[in-house]
Amino acid sequence: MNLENIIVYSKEVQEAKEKNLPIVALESTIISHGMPYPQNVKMAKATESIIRENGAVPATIAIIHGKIKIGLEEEDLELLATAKDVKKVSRRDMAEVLAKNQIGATTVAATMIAAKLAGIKVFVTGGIGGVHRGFEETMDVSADLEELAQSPVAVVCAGAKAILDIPRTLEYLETKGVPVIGYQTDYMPAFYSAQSEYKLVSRDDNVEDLAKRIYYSDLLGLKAGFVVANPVPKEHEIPHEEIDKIINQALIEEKEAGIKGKDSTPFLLAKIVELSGGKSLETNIELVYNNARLGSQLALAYNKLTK
Ligand code: PSU
Ligand code: MN
Repeated sequence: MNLENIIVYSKEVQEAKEKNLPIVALESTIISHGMPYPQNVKMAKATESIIRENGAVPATIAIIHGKIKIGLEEEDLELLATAKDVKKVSRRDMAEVLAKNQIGATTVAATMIAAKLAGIKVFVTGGIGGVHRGFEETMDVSADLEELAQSPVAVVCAGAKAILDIPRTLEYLETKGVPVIGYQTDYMPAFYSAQSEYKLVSRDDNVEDLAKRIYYSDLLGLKAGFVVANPVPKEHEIPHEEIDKIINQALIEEKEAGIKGKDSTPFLLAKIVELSGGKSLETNIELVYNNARLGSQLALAYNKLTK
């Protein structure tokens, strides 16, 4: 068996590849483990629509019954949104889920690997994983960070959530040579809030400049990806003071429940939705839509630059 046998493109993505149209990758852990049903599937479909409206082709990625699917059908999205036995798949888990014929929702790390294999340069999500708070004790660092160091894919996100240790996450990325670029901002966005107190060293104000960075990074063979940090629109943000209290409470409950490892992020996300009375979910969905708009425009700009 070779790689072509296990990578399956949707018709839409296959055509886009043949015609060299701009393609935007999307992850599936956000569907299966990041949001509740039915908002998750609604979000997944609407995000794809936004990408199409902006002139690019969406490629949601997941592992389904022994294949890495690049571009999903509606029934795949429903399956990922509802099935109870969907595995959360990071780099470590990819080969196992393929070997066991399981259903896998890909994290940022695994989606980057698949995007690289498919030749897709731009990937849209909500937030990346990072260094967890209390890292000194747990050593919990998301595999997303190591992936950003070795897979040349631009990840458009709303920064890193305050459930993480934002300054240590930035330090880690700096060590690994991963540019974190504030899009029209000088400060690292904090997912639910448009701005954190942590200043970034790099900023771009338009997609053409972002596209040029990808171009030069490839030219140099640098291999690392990019974090394009796109703040949630002000009208949808949750102010720091408000969300910080909720996050602290969620972290206490996580500790009490003894949650660790790959279950940590999904637990905290669900807890924050519960404690915020659903408000965090609305913000989460809006910031994904906002990232989808920017990601499509970036894919178009990069496509133009390399044609
Ligand atoms: N942040 C979110 N929603 C998510 C995730 C992160 O706001 O769904 C998911 C992404 O798939 C990310 C993963 O790659 O959590 C990180 O998990 P971990 O910390 O276990 O690496
Ligand atoms: Mn972890």
